[in-house]
Amino acid sequence: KFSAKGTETCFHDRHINPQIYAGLNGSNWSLQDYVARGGYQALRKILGKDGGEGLTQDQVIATVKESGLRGRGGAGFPTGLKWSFMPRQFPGQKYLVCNSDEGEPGTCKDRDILQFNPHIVIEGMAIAAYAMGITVGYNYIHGEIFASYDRFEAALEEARAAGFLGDNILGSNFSFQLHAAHGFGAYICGEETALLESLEGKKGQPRFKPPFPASFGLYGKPTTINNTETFAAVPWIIRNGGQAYLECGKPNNGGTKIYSVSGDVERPGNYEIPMGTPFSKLLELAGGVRGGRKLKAVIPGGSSSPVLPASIMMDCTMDYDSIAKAGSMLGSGAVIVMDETRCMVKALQRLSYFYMHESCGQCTPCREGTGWLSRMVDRIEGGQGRPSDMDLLDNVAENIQGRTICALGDAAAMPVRAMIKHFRHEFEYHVEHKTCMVPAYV
Ligand code: L3W
Ligand code: SF4
Repeated sequence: KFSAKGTETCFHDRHINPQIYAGLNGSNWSLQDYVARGGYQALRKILGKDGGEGLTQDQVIATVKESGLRGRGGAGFPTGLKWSFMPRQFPGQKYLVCNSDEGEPGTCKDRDILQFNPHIVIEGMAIAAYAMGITVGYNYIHGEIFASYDRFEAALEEARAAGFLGDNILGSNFSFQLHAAHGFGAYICGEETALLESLEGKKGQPRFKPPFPASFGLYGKPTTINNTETFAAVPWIIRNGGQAYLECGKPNNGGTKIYSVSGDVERPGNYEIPMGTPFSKLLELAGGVRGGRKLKAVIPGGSSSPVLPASIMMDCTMDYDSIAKAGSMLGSGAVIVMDETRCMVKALQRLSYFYMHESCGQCTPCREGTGWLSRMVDRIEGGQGRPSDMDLLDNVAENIQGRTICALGDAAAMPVRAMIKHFRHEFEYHVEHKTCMVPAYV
């Protein structure tokens, strides 16, 4: 089945590594290695421990705003703006949370960051905590990822022992306690409010938003949640300046981004490249389409993002704006490549099963609708489809979209609608001939 386990095609030697992955070889994750690469210099800089005056909270937030960094978990929300939502003078406890509950089919970047460069996340979180005046943080790590969890725990121990975490960090008056929390492997716990519920020890079901976590988060307190890769970008930004990061990418799409390239390519894996890089270049880095076949379609941002045919995808650059303009989403940056031998009905069957399986069941359109979608696609794939099924599929998906508590409903609906829009002829062929059209033209 297409589940979190389906993201195992994760190879560690494919990075081109401008920033987050720079110089990593799998065995140089430790504090000593990280410091040798310039690690914790950004934290030292803001605390005034490198001979400078240090940075104020406002200066750190302004630098992150200037960088154009946008949330790397899927929504692309501007990070500096999110940090500015945190009420600075709030009298009670405030929390910082890292969302490492990576479960989006196709996505396998955050586990690599935690395993190969855990201190970059710790440093990024410490800087964020300083900027927002937060003293307690958690990193919620996907329950099926054990090696990354163990590695992050080991790095936390090192950071505490070296004075980069805990009370009075590096002799300053800034204190930050950071803990790791292991999830339970449910995709829905990657949704930020379900994650908070789970962290509180409850069933991982999304809350209504608003209120957003910025005002009502963990234990009902103001909370800032960012993705692992987002935090990992922060130390470089502080060391080199917001403008330098922005210039790595393109306007409104600052910096670099890690893409998890999977599917029909010669060299699947994680690639960190500047925002705005042509898709054709990323495909080339991944060795091109496997076996010299023709590219048929690409899911550009994880399974929640609408599929795009090759003709549209080849004109895109890899950034939020270009992919959105083409009718899809950059999402978490999981690029699923499908060649001419792939049956789109089969692909949708696996996706639809995933969303039915992962729906938390809290709201009717998602709980019932994902089941309907899955069963209808099963029917078409199995040769029992009816001519009216394509319109019915689109209609059911339309009735889910925008009518649910969280984005999982949309994530289940959008891929269906995109498949029908771009590959309707394949679905029609299945219905008419009770078999797949792919062997007919390959
Ligand atoms: C305060 C406001 N805060 C928005 C905050 C909000 C959140 C962030 C973005 O979905 C997408 C989804 C998946 N005051 C605010 C505010 N915020 N307005 O900004 O919010 P939102 O609602 O746009 O997005 P989201 O609910 O975080 C995330 C898509 O990502 N996705 C999922 C990937 C899954 C993984 C994984 O497995 N870990 O990454 C992929 O495409 O479908 O559309 O923090 O609180 N007025
Ligand atoms: Fe749960 Fe689906 Fe509703 Fe989200 S949309 S709250 S996953 S039932």
